[in-house]
Amino acid sequence: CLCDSIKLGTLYIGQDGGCDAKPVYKFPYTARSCKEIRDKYAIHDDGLYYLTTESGVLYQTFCDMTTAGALDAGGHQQGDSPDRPEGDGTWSNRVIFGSAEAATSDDYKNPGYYDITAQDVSVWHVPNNAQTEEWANFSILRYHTETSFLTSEGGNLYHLFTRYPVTYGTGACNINTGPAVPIVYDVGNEESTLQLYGPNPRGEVTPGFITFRVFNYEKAAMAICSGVKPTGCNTEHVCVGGGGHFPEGGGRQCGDFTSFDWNGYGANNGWSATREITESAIMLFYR
Ligand code: 3S6
Ligand code: CA
Repeated sequence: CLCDSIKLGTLYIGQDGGCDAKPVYKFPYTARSCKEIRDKYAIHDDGLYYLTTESGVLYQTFCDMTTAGALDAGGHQQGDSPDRPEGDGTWSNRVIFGSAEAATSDDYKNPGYYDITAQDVSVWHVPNNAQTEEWANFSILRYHTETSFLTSEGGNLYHLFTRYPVTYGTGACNINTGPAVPIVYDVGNEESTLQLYGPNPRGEVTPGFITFRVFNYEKAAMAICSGVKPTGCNTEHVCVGGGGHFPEGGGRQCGDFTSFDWNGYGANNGWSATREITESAIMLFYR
């Protein structure tokens, strides 16, 4: 039967009670996390799996079974408007979008973002348009945290960003910074992290951290500084994701890769980041 030939974890149309019975939808397990799939069913392959939320919503995610992490988000576009200081609120709401499979070519956020209780995160910088099977090997930077920092921040990023809203004008640079958590590298190191960003911002960061919710000189809020802890206030060249309003540059900065292109797209010059990091998606996993 078809149902026997497809690996556990794949939603399939199978045959109930033998091959002459009528087709039904079958689902071989329920799990709230990749870790649960790995531990209960002894599955160790990275790839796309289905998870179920507390309320029974089924969704697909990419599981990094090596560290038992579930992908919960990958990049999200937001514009700049003084009338919406909180932007679309994606960091602290339950709105979901995109699909795991397309997470390197479009914005992605799944219910795991708020449903999963985790201790730590891992982060993969995956080149745009890479296929899921290629993500692990193609990543230009991969790291994880080991301090269990999420436990004291409510158990996931949804709760963390509820505590540290990514809202324009609600704090100041270097004063109201959220957690800056040390990282352990899986691909790359402190020096290669620095080299991904522009020459100027390299002098305004300490590598070896992931930092949450920072403000720049103009009080624009950014969600995540991947691989670095800002020490200066032009955080828009190394931090991503954010809310609402970015006063500097009259619309040249936004809530995605806020200002990675200040001195030219992919220019690796002045404040501009490399093409490599500019053309990669940032994948956030819980672990
Ligand atoms: C090293 C040059 C400083 O240049 C300033 O930083 C310049 O006035 C601004 O255009 C620029 C940005 O604020 C960088 O974020
Ligand atoms: Ca600036």
